[in-house]
Amino acid sequence: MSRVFVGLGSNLAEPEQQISNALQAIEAIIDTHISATSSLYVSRPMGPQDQPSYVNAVVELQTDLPPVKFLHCLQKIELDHGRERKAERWGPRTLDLDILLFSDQVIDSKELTVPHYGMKQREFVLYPLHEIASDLTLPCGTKLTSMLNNCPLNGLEKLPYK
Ligand code: PH2
Ligand code: MG
Ligand code: MG
Repeated sequence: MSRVFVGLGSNLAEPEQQISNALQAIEAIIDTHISATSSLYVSRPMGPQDQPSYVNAVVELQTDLPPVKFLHCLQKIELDHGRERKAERWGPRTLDLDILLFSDQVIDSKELTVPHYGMKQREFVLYPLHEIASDLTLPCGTKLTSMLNNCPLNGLEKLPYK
């Protein structure tokens, strides 16, 4: 059993609904159970500014699947939810599911990089992660709290619970 954190993001086609549907789809992955879900947050777009705000969240889950199998399950959910692969880097999307951490594994393959390469700088990852796992330490030894102290909110706002 591995303890995994996944970042969710959407800025198209009713983002809150996208995230909520994605949570159900993740819970339905074989041998996988969500153990904590952060609030939903509204964040400013990172990358091109001519796109809508994002809704982001982070989930903690337990899975018996190996990392690449689990990645393929997430990619299938992205595609099932209307995700189109586009050339534009950091462009708008209906649903993005990123593996942030996979137990204490360090993975650097063509398909998968874990810990997620951008998580240390992104307020829309660090604050939701801190909400559900405040005492987390990365495999490299960096504490989540110290990353958070170096990461301004940049307008990040918690959405009211529905
Ligand atoms: N994801 C992107 C590009 N830009 N900006 C925010 N605020 N949140 C995201 O999840 C995000 C982004 C591509 O994955
Ligand atoms: Mg992403
Ligand atoms: Mg992604």
